[in-house]
Amino acid sequence: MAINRKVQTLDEFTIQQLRNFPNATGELSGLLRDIGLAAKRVNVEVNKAGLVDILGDAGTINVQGEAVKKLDVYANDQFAGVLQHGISCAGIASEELDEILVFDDEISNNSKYVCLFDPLDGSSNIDVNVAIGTIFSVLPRVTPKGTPVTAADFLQKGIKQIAAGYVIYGSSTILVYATRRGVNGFTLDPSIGEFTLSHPDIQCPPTGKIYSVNHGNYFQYQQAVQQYISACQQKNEATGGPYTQRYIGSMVSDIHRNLIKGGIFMYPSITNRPEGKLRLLYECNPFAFIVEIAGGKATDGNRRILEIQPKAIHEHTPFFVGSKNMMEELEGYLK
Ligand code: AHM
Repeated sequence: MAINRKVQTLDEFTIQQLRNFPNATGELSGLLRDIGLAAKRVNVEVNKAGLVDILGDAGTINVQGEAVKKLDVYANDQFAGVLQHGISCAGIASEELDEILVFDDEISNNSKYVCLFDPLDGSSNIDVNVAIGTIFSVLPRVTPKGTPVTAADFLQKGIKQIAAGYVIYGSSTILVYATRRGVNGFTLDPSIGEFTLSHPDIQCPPTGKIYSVNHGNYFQYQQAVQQYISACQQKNEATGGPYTQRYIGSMVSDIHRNLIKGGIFMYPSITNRPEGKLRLLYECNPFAFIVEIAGGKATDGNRRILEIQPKAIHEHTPFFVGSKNMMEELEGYLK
């Protein structure tokens, strides 16, 4: 009997993908399910952020007598907790943790993957109801199974990522993840509490009309970046300019929009931050992977992001990412 049901949940989708790999263990599907679960819990709390006067400020005791955590700490605890309780992740690195967290138990030591994440990116926007997000990266361990993971498992080039993704807590809550097979987006259906496939096979348009950069830092950018920004603002037959400037200041939302509509996002080095603001391992690498799989490009201005050998868990990098043709135009200025 042919069953005609169009809605596909995240779990159904990842399990269906497994059918293409008869030898797959299902660990990645398990990891993505765990991430989806943590995201749903974080989503509930993010939606309550505006109720802070009622529920209590971070650091205080709420009406139920519970200590109220900052949302980014809460988000970190949720992701760390589900990954530790799951069976697919041997350890984590997080923007909220100074050091890697090794899940040193018998099951975790035999897990294939480590996960790096920014639990709540753009968290300074929480107070003003702007969309914020979670970013994650999945790497295969390089140390032998059966032993606790070490920093070497985390300090790998982005090209080694098995999967990467993000969640936007916005007008709707969307989880997007990429593997080498493609990029797919799932919107949370609150009526059933499940992420359901809403954006299959996302492709980044090769060109677009949006550039996203913090103009307040303009005079701190290197000259070539300033020249490119000026070109974005001018009439340009070749590229269809002038472009539109859109900058939310919440990278997950800015890059998600540009990924869908076509555009370029830049966080260049600035005078007092020559390494830029954004973190290589859990902010730039995941987006570079996603956008490249979708057909776009990502660099630090000189090198492909995914080929940078990381030296430290929290290292920064300048970041340029977006539609292929717009990135190539930028590269012409940076040469
Ligand atoms: P955060 O780690 O404090 O959340 O900062 C990361 C955010 C990104 O989401 C965003 O692109 C960038 O910081 C905005 O920075 P700026 O205000 O300097 O433009």
